[in-house]
Amino acid sequence: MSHAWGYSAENGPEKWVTNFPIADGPRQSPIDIVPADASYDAGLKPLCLKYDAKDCIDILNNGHSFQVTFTDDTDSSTLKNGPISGVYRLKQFHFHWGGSDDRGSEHTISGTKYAAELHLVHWNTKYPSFGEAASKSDGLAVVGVFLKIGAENAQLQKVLDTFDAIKTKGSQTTFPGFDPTTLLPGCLDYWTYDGSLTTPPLLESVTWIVCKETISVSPAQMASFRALQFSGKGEAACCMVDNYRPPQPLKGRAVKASFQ
Ligand code: 1SD
Ligand code: ZN
Repeated sequence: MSHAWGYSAENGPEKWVTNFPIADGPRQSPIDIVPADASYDAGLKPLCLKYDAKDCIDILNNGHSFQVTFTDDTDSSTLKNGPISGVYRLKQFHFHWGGSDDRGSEHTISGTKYAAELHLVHWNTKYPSFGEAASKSDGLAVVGVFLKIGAENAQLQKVLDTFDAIKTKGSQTTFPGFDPTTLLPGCLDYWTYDGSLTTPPLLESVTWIVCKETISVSPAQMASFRALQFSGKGEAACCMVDNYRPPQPLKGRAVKASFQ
């Protein structure tokens, strides 16, 4: 890779292995989830998500996506139970999306792609920080939620309303008081498997929790995602689209379902 990693032909997912050989590792993400191949595990607990809107700080265009960042110095916004043990703290949430409505999710369901995918990133408090947890096999837990084209999503719109202020790479604005619980589907049934970050450094440290139920997004809302830019201020404009990694080989891993 001559430049930093990205999603173009020159620096995209097919090229990541050059600088990040773990790209061909045993537990890479995302994957294609085939519901008929997932085994129901009666031992999987319901997810326990408790988020405090006061922990929400700001929103940033990082040149690959945009992320909403949370203060994580106490246990006030956490994920517990489900497939994990102990307490995981919310660090940030972000999205991946397509250049058109027929693609954009990272995980797929029997080959079906959704228009976008929300990732809520949590780290295991048995480690001292997000940075230390990110390289441990049980360090991170990411909750994934598919966005399906349909009605306008009023909660999501609160996030999209900041986009004028974060159009270009490196731009950031305050975003206080947002409760990410409001983005979750009504039913928290999920599939789970052991995987990785879906972006370099592709660390194999993520317990993935992918929700069965989708949330809605309107075509106009998807258009506003695509008006963000990969490029920085003053650079040639390059729309932020197709910032997803395609499904990776399962390599014998088990996918478990919390529901029958
Ligand atoms: O793509 C994100 C990346 O932006 C960063 O948030 C990373 C955690 O440090 O997680 C990946 S992902 O695996 O959640 N897509
Ligand atoms: Zn992600």
